[in-house]
Amino acid sequence: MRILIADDDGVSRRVLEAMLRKWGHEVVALSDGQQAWQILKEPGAPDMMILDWMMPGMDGVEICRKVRELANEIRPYIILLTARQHSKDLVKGIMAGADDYVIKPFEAEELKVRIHAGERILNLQIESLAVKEALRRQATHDSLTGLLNRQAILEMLQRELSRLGRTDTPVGVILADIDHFKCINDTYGHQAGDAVLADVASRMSGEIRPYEGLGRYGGEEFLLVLSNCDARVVQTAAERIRLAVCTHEMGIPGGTIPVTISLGAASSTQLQQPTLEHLIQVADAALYRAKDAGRNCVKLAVEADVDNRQSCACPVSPAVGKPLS
Ligand code: GH3
Ligand code: MG
Ligand code: MG
Repeated sequence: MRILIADDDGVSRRVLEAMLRKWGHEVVALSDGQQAWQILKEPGAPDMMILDWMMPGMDGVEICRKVRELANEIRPYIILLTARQHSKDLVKGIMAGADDYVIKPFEAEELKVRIHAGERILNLQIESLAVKEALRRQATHDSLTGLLNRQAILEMLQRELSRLGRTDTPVGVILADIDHFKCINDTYGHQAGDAVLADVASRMSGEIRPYEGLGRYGGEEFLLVLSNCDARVVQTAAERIRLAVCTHEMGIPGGTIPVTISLGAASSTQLQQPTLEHLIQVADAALYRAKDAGRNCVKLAVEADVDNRQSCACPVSPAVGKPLS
C-alpha cells in the first residue's frame, strides 16, 4: 500500500519510514503539512496517511478537515500521530476526519495492526464502490449488447434537447431496426439471433464518437443520439451505419449470414419546437418508410412524417413527402 507520512520530527519520521518499508509499504515521507496537502489533493494520492498533529505549514487536524472536503469516491484513511493524550484531543482529531489515532511513543506492533485495520476498511470501500458501479451499469445498460438501455438513451436524448435550448446545437436521432430478424431467429435459432444483435450493436458503436449515444431501444431496434447534426449530417451518418452492418456477413454459431438494417433519421432542425416524443415519432415514421421501401436503406424525415403527429398517435403513413429543408 502507498502510505504518506507527514511528521516534522526527522528522527521519528525516519524510524516510521523504515518501519513501514520493512512491512512492505511504499512510502512518501514529508516534514511539512502544506507539502502533504499538495500531494493529497492530486489524483493518485496515497491511500493512507499517517499525520503528525503538530507540524509547520498545516497541522494534521487541518489536513484531515481538508481531505474530508475532497469529493474523492475512495476516502483516504488517516491515522493521526500525536503526543496528546487527552480524550478531548482524540475527539477533536476524529471529529476533524481522522479515522484512527495513535499516541506517541507507540509500539510498532500496535501501529502495524492499526494499519492493517485501515487496509481492511479501504478494501471494503473499493469493493462497495465496485458493487455500486456494477449496479449503476446494470440499471443503465442492456446486458446482451452492452449498450445503454431504453431509459438511459432516452435520458441522454432529453439532456441533448435541453442543451439545444441553451446552446442552439442541433440534435440528430436515428432509429435503426434489423430487417427480418424474426426470420433469423426462426431459421438459425435464438442463440444466432442474440449473436446478430450483439454484432450489430458493436458495428454501430464503431461508427459513433465517444460523446454520441447509442442504445437498445427495443428488441431489435436501436436509437442513436448524435450531437450537432442537421438533417444532411444525420442522414450521412445513418448511411455510414447501414454500410457498417451490411457490408460483411455476420458470424453465428456454425457459419455466417448476411444481415441488414433499415434506418429512419431526423434532426431537431426539422421541427419547429423539437421535443423528445416528436423527434422519435418522426424518426419512427421515416423508419417505417424505409421498411416499406424494401428495407436495407435510410430514410430521412420528411414533412409528411412531421405532420403525421397531428393526425395519428402512431405514425403509419407510408407517404413520401418532399424533403424538409
Ligand atoms: P422487420 O424487417 O419488419 O423489422 O421484421 P422483423 O422480423 O425484424 O420484426 P418483428 O418485429 O416481426 O420481429 C422481431 C423479433 O425480434 C421478434 C422477437 O422474438 C425478436 N427478439 C426481440 N428481442 C430479442 C432478443 O433479445 N434476442 C433474440 N434472439 N430475438 C429477439
Ligand atoms: Mg426488425
Ligand atoms: Mg422491430
